[in-house]
Amino acid sequence: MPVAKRETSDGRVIAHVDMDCFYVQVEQRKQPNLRGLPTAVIQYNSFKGGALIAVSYEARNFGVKRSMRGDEAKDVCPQIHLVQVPVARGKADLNSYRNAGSEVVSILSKKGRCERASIDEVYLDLTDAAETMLLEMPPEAREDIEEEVLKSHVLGLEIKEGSDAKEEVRKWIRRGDATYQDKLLACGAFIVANLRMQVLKDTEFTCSAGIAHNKMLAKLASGMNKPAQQTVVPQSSVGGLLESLPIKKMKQLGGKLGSSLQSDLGCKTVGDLLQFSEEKLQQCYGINTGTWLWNIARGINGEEVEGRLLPKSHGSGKTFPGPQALKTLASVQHWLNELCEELSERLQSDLNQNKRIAHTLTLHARAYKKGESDSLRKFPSKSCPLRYGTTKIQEDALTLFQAALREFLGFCNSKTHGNENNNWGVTSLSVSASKIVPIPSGTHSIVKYFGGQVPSSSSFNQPLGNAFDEAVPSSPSGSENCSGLISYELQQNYPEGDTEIKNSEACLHEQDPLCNLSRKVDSSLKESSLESPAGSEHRTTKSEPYRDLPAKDHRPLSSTPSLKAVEKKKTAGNNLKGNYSIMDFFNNYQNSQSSLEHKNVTNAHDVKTASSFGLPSTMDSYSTCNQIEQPAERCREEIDSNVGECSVPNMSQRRQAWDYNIDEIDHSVIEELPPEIQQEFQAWLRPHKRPNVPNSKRGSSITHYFLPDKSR
Ligand code: TTP
Repeated sequence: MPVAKRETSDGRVIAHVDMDCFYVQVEQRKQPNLRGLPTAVIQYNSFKGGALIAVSYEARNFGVKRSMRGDEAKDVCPQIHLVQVPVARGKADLNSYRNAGSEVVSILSKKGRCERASIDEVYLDLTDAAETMLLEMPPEAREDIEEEVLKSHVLGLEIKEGSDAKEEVRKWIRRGDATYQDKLLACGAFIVANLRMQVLKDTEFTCSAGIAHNKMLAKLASGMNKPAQQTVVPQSSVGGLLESLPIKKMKQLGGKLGSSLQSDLGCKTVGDLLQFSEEKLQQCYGINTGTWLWNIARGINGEEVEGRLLPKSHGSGKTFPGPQALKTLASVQHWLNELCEELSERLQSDLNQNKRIAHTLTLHARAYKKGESDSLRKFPSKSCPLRYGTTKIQEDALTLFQAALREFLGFCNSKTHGNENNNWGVTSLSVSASKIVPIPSGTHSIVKYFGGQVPSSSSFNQPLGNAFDEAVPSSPSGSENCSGLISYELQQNYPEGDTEIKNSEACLHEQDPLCNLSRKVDSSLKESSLESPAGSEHRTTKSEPYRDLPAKDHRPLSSTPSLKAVEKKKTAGNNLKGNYSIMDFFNNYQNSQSSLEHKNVTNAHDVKTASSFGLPSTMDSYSTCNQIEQPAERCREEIDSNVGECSVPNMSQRRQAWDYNIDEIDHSVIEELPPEIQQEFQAWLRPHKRPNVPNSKRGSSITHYFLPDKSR
């Protein structure tokens, strides 16, 4: 939910820098022969040529869109080059993109506070640098102004037909009667242009930027002139910008709140909000959202640029659409092992490189139960303290999954039948590690910090035993219609398989302590019938046989309470030199099949553990949550959990209370999660979700997950 924050000063200089068709650029750097050619990056999926996730501007000129599949793209642009996302462990491997993003961040962060907002975008607070520049070399004193600065787009600056746009920009930059704020922005234009040129020189990537007095305006502006251009938003042009900005284009207004503003208040543009008083907006949408709306109508946004270069969490996920749904616990375990192995590697490298440790492991999944509408029951997400070491993470993730599955199925006291399952299917799985904190300064030795134990060797690795005495709360239910772009795996509305319901695999075996716990907990739950209701919309055709697990991994689990880990095992081209215009870079490719004529394409949570969020020591808490989403624009953020809702009275004293502060949700890991989770997550972040809606009535299960911090 957006929180209205008063702007500290309108004299800030904030930039939003967004890489152009980022994955394509990364692939083109690997294969320089693709530069300047229509190119797209496709998902790891062969269905209809794979889903496009990044499209070069050359391909866009032919009408190729991200919403297309590879086959469609070839129809509209037969010469398009489709590059598949790298694959590792049977899933998309985003490491090369992540690393490329880090290269860029290390350059951009040199001039001011830098917030890595996603894999390919950052916010910069350049106020200090701009003030210094203004003192030392004010824009009006500058004779030689770099091309890249002169190519800035200045919103509201009239460029008369026939006049030279660059000359007009030069005049604007050097005008003596400019306000202090505009002078600062002009300095910002210099700084950002130089940073962008440096990024190009060092990484061969182009980026676009918006420069304004706050984050909201900078973000709006960065997408206005792509690729490889920058746009400045003087204070005097804010009104004009918002006046014509369609409501749905504003961040946070793409969903139901935006729809409500359109249908209930008749607002077509953000500027239309100006006619309503703050009180009226508060009356309609609650205090916080009302004030936030009142502010954004005036271009006011006091959000600070957080100094954060590293992600706040790590995640690894995969979707299993349609016939690929995982229908056996063994196949779930196989994929969890893969995901956990990746997660563990990243945690380990974060620990080694950045001396940071993560505290919370969360499992998210999406599943269907035969005969039930998808929307009726969400698969609960589960969290627990994170124990380092691949095997430990794999074991814990599986345990979380089992607990969640029991809850999802509604009961656990039926016998299981080994790997057999006839009534559920998992369509997405992800694991994430959050609550990542630096090892306290002064504790130079990690080993010392961990009390003589090396984290990677299952050090803070207490067995799960204690945890099983803790609550596994009942799963909230709810539905949320989400739509959004696919993050990394094909998402498709395949009909669900029609395997017959026989029994639940909820309890794997009598010895399973979690199962015993769940029995205790679930005794309060009504045992639900697993019979399919008639007329389910998921009744379908027979799904084609799908091998969802390599044969070697189909091993029965019923006799092994603890699980074993599955055992497994710069760039081409010369760096560009000199300080030249970014467009020159593009011009090198003008003879390619497609031209760049259309360059101007217009186109949080702080899990506050009550007392002891120190080192993960005991598995003394499980949390439950439901899943989440993301909008049609992009996917970024962290998933965490709380335990506030756990509902087993006699457990409450022993369980840590994990308060959740929605405003502190980190935005760095969402793209790692299955798209539907991202979608739900994002939807929940939209302001309309909270005001005036009692918890029990909220449709989205995520609201049960990220309960508003009661202390606020
Ligand atoms: P974006 O910044 O949204 O898009 P882009 O960089 O490809 O293109 P533009 O120049 O218009 O900004 O996304 C950054 C990368 O994130 C993109 O290159 C691929 C990846 N991505 C996904 O994997 N799935 C998605 O749904 C989206 C939107 C992006």
